[in-house]
Amino acid sequence: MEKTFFMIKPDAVRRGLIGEVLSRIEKRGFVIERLELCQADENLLKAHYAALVDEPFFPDLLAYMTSGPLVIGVMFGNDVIASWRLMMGATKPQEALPGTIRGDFAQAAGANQSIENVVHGSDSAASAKREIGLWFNEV
Ligand code: IDP
Ligand code: MG
Repeated sequence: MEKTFFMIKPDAVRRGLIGEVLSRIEKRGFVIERLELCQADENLLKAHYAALVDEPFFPDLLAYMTSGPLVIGVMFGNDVIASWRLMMGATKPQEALPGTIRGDFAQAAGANQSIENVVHGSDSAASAKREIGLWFNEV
């Protein structure tokens, strides 16, 4: 069964949205296999967002992702990688459709210039495998 890695980002934890996000995952029928509240480490984030480290917004992304605790998890289900991306909605809150998590809960921007968009989900099978290994030391 396909697995994906997800995060409930610090803005969402701060705003009391853990239950709301987990509830949507469960109602959709995906099975949560790993779940942990943690504080992200800068080196881990650099590895996780390796493709973005040279972007001008990367320092803001680091500040956002280390601004408080976040939830990391692994879930599985049919086509969970693509389905979870659809449930999340577009990266930019202003482009995320109503009904998606970002479309319903994400704010346009936070105190800094990062895009505070509530949730993360792996974008491919290769990313899922890599990210699960990175955050949970397993494959
Ligand atoms: P995704 O989270 O929808 O997969 P990515 O392009 O992988 O989007 O970017 C990772 C995260 O980096 C986004 O969720 C968002 O928090 C942040 N981000 C992406 N693009 C920008 C930008 O142009 N400015 C500020 N932050 C950004
Ligand atoms: Mg991404």
